[in-house]
Formats: sequence, C-alpha cells, structure tokens
Amino acid sequence: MQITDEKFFNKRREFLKLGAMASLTAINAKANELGLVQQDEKEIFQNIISLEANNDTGRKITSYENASSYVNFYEFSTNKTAAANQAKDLNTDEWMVSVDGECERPMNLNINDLLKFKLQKRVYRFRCVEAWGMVVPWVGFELRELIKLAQPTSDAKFIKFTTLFDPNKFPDQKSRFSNIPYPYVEGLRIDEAMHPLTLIALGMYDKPLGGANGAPLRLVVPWKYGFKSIKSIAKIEFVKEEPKTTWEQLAPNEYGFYANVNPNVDHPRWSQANERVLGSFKREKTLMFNGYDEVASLYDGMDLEKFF
Ligand SMILES: Nc1nc2c(c(=O)[nH]1)N[C@H]1C(S)=C(S)[C@@H](COP(=O)(O)O)O[C@H]1N2
Ligand SMILES: [Mo]
Repeated sequence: MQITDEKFFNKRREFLKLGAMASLTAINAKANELGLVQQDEKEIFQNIISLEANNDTGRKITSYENASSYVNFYEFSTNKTAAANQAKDLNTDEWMVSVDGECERPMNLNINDLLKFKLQKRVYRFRCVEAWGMVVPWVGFELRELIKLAQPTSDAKFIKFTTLFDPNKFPDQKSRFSNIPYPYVEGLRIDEAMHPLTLIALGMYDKPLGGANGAPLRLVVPWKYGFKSIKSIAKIEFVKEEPKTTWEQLAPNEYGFYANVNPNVDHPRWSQANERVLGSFKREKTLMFNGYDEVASLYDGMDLEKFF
C-alpha cells in the first residue's frame, strides 16, 4: 500500500489526538517511570502504517465498512446497526484504565501511556458465538507486555477486565430495561492472557478504534468467541479466582468462561460447525480454536466439552 506523506501525517495527528492533553514532557516522564520504551512520536505511526501485516487467515480482509457498522455493543443497543451509529460519537477524551489487584506495580494509564507499548499490526480471524465471522487488521500490543510491567504476584491466577460504567456515555446502562447487567466483565486465565496472540487493540485498519468497535482500548483473543473480546476497558485486575463473566452470569449453560471456538460443541440453540462471513454470501467451516492451533497446549488434559 502506498501512503503519501500527507495521509501519513493526517493519520498520525488523528491518532495522537486521542490523548492530546498531557504535555510531551509529562508523557515522557510518566513513560520512563513506568519503564516503557520511549518511542519517537513520528515513529509510532510510521511503524504501524509501513508495517506489512501478513494475512495468513486464508480469507479476505473484511471491509472497514462491514467491520465498523455491524457490531455487538449492548451498552448502546442490541441492534447491530443502531449500536454502531450511536457508539460512533463515544467521547473517550481523558480515558483512564487502571491496572491493579494482585500485582507489584499497580498503574493508571492514559492513552498516551498505552501508545508507548510496542504497537503491531495483526490480521486476525474473528468469530462471534452467533455464527458469523470476519477478518480484521488490528493495531495493538501484546497484553503480556502490560502484564510484565505490572508484575503480577504468584496469587494472580486470572485477569478480570471491566468496561467503563458511565451511564452518560453508555445509554443502556441507565435504562430500566437494560439488555444485560453492567458493567460488562470478562476474564482470562493468566497463561491465556500471556499468550502472544492475545492483544490489547487501540486501532484497526490503521486508524484508532472508533466508538463502535470499543474505543479507546479493547481486548482481542482470536481463538475465542467474540464476546470475550471486551470493549472500552476501564479496569484490568489481577485476581485469585476465576471471575464471573457477564455472559456466564446471564446464561451459564450457553456461554462458559473459556468460550474457545469449537465447531464440535454446538450452542444449545444452533450449530457452531460453520459461520457466515461478513460481506459474503458464503458460509465457511468453523475451525477448532478458530484456526489458531498453537493455543491447543493451553488446554491439555481439559475436557473442552465440559469447559466450553
Ligand atoms: N463492553 C462490551 N464488550 C463487548 C460486547 C458488548 O456488548 N459490550 N460485545 C461482545 C461481542 S458479543 C462481540 S461479537 C464483540 C464484537 O466486536 P465488534 O463489534 O468490534 O465486531 O465484542 C464483544 N465485546
Ligand atoms: Mo458475539
């Protein structure tokens, strides 16, 4: 892809706008204090845009249009198009994410801090439990980088993620007839969280995440059903016990904690053997672990029909 200088600088400016309030020296001081590698601002985006992300998914990349207009974001609506439209204007200025719990180094990070992590482009398959799939070029960093920085104690067996609770930003959080209990909660076992495939995404399609896709930061776990990939995260906690996730609370017989993509275990109400690919009329076979076989050893000795 050819990128003109002008495009590059517009994108960079757009991306940096995300957390433009702190002064550069303040950011640098904070980054040093946290031990994050100081990057040249220009390089942050140069690296991302010029990086050739290889698409080894065996499928075409979904159009940005499809990936950003057909979304699940219950804090706005259960209607995918309506949710996308309403979430577009989500204001994420001054967003903070706390990292704490069973760790040596609790922190509060703003977007500028997050931008100091080593950003990468990753083209991943994405498979929603509702039997549709897509292929998305994410921009993000490996969650394990953040974990290493926070230094979890030996008591930290799981990580719990929580979406921001702010009824002024998320209309369904103030509804008397909420779609689901809030805030949205997800979790991973520490070894799943440490797997190099597990990303914290800050962007997609070379742009910062839009509200519809979980701005300003979300989890992406490509071998698990989409509901594990929690959006608009405000809290990351190291915990001793397996956290009760939102969907498990709602329907424990339908949505388990692990939620690994598994064509051999049907949802009680539909088959998981294949999936509709966004932007196409074709159905494709669903693959074990969504095609990410390298994670199989994380589940050695576990009955994946029981731990679904
Ligand atoms: N906070 C929050 N995170 C969420 C959801 C949600 O409703 N709220 N939906 C989940 C589901 S079911 C899916 S399939 C993915 C969808 O991500 P996308 O809309 O970016 O495709 O987000 C997940 N993360
Ligand atoms: Mo989903």
